Amino acid sequence: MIDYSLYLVTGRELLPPGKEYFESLEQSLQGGVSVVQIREKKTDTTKFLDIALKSKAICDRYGIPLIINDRVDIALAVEAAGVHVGQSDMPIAMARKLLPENAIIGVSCNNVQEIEQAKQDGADYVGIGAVWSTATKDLDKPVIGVRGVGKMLERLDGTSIKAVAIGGIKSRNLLRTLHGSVSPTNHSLDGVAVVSEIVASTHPRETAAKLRELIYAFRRGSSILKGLSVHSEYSVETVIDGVVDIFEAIRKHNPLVHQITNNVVVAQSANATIALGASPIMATTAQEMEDLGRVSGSLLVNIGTLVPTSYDGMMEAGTFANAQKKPIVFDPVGIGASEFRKNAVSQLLNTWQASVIKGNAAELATLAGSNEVQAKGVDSTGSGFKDPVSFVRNLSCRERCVVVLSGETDYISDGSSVAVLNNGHALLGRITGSGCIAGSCIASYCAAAAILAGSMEDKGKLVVGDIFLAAIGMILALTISAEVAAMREDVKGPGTFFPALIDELSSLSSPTIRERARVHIL
Ligand code: 3NM
Ligand code: MG
Repeated sequence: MIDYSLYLVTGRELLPPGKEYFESLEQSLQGGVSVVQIREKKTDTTKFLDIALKSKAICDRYGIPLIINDRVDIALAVEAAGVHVGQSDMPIAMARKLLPENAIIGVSCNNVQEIEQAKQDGADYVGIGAVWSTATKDLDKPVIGVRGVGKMLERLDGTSIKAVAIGGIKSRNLLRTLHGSVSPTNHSLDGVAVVSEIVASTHPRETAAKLRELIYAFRRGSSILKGLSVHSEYSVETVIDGVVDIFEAIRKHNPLVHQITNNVVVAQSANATIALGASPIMATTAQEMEDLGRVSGSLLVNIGTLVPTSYDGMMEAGTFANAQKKPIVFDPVGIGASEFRKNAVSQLLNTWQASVIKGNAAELATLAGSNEVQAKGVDSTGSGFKDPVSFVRNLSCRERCVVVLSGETDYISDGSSVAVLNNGHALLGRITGSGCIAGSCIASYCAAAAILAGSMEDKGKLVVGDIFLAAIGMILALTISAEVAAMREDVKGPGTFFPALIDELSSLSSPTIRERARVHIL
């Protein structure tokens, strides 16, 4: 049995200046590499054989299996554990015939057809990739992202074929890769294969150890969407207490909330953020995303008036947010309105992992590929889903994040629990951007939830804090403030309602939340 957790593929041309290949290999084994593949694309047979023999001796000392890329003859000569073949290398059946009975054979796969072929051919494992773009190999097939990996893993259900992802995997995107590379049937990776991150390192022992630690921390983590909610069960009491704690933490810590939103609601969102007690920064340019990712507490991405430049900013911002473990709230405004938006959403979600996705019935139906709900422009028409509770729970599992379905009744799920919220007022539907404001303020709540969790939480999570409670908390704050604002004598209609809403958000108190919240937990 091979442990595929951290699969090193060698690449001598990537060694840093002055680093010797065998020294690097041995140090990476000391760091915790669990299986090694020797990959020599341009080396003649004599040299390849020499490298393979010496590598085998080192791997044997550490009890680590050695696999040879492509060359069955070399694998036989050095008594390697097996071979790894590409789609244009020796067919698996032929390699099987030549190799000893218990030899391991792995194959590179880029799509579901190749997975089906690997099943038929009796592969022991598949290398799925390239998951991210990479300079290590000239890729002749598309980069598939984590969603592509998930689709391929689903085809391995019911088989004993192991799977590793490969291509551009680094410590900075490892948790995102593991979190997202899961099929809807919950089939996950057995490991990750890495070339440059380890081989090009001047300290391969430390680099491998860091990768291994992240993999194990991730595996130990909560099974509920990998820790986007903290408890396996919630009661109304724990929800209200938790929501109030986060609400108070926003005012105490004043987190910086980075928002890339549409140009209809920029000012309203920024004002609502300030009213809650957080600080908005409304930056959209790709070039400043790395800096902002370091200082902000969370990120909102809203595609309401998407243009190519803001799309680039969204891609960058989300990637840095994941790398920095910052929560991301995603609002796919009007996703059903055009193919452009649909494609953009699919690319964005295949690149970074959202912590919360918020939408109305039409938007979430489009995202889920359901035609149960019709849309007009960016608004839902009709009443929504027959079974909204199951819908949000399923979408949450599929997107691997908290899902908020907004409407007259709001439904929020962490993939296990569903919160049903019945606060609100009709005037919220008569101003523009109340949904966008909700998304913007969920980001403030997520930032505060992350601060509350602090460094206590484990290293294997993509974000820290109770994101489920953060989403519930914000929807309650907005809908309760709307109720209070609507009761005011100076509110005569939508025009006077909006400033009153900002007033009530800024003077909202914990007792008012406790008094007015109408929450059910299923
Ligand atoms: N195979 P790095 S990508 C060897 O997609 C290899 O099949 C790939 O290197 C595939 O970890 C790749 O440096 C290179 O990105 C991976
Ligand atoms: Mg509502």
